[in-house]
Amino acid sequence: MRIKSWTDTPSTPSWRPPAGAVDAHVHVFGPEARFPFSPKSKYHPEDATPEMLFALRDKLGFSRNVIVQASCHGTDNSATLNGIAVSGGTARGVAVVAPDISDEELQRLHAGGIRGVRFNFLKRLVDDAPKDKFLEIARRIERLGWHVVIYFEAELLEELTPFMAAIPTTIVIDHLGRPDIGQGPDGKDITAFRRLLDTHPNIWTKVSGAERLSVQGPPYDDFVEVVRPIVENYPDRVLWGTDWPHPNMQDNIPDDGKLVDVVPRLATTGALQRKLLIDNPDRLYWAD
Ligand code: 0GY
Repeated sequence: MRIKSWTDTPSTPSWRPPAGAVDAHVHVFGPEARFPFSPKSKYHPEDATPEMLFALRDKLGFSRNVIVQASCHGTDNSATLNGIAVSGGTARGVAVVAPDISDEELQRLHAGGIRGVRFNFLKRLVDDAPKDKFLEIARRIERLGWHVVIYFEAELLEELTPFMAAIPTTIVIDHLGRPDIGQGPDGKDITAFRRLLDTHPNIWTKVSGAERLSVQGPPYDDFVEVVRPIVENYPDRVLWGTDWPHPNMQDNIPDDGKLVDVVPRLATTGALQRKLLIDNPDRLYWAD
């Protein structure tokens, strides 16, 4: 059965992002008739097209997007590239690539607006995550000025630390490495994550995923309590995104307007909001 993981009736946020703001974690699905899903995909979503994405972006008050290749499209980045191409310069992307990708293909991705690669370690999403091959890819994309995006859950942090230490580029960790937010702001998971940020100045994080990580649910007070200090302590190494169309969410599908209203509670001053939504994504995605 095809999964529909987003609401068609998001509210308009009460808070307006600054002009030029980037929603730095979104996906597109298909349209399947043009861009079929990978046979290895662990889920089969309904189409979530670039046109739907940009209509939502306008409603939420954002100006730009970073489209992250979702696991359902495997290593065929055509749907992501299409999203970037039809954005008229207002989207850039993160690809998922096979270890044997050619230099020509990497150049083609760069010309199509890709500025990073994603390594996914979630067992429910991918069959294997070969660290040695990922490291080879990281070394090759360094030459293009790209960065690496890594998605893992908190219990893998310790095991992955030597791997991350060997990556020569900037690293962005999705959704704070999925800590158990129920542990609170001094909990084991977020403390280990902060130690990682303290010891590796090239590691950034997306302070996103309230809808996945909060135990309490909207308005996500528990998430705000744990994550606001991250924005305040590492203001130059944070990004934020809605995660629309919220892959795999079937219960508690979030209201994207309410997610945007979390942003000014995480980044409580105009200066912090500007770094989070404009200056930091500009450095990774629109440096040229
Ligand atoms: C996310 C989350 C998920 C899925 C994917 O690539 C993907 O399929 O990223 C998830 O199911 O947690 O943030 O994109």
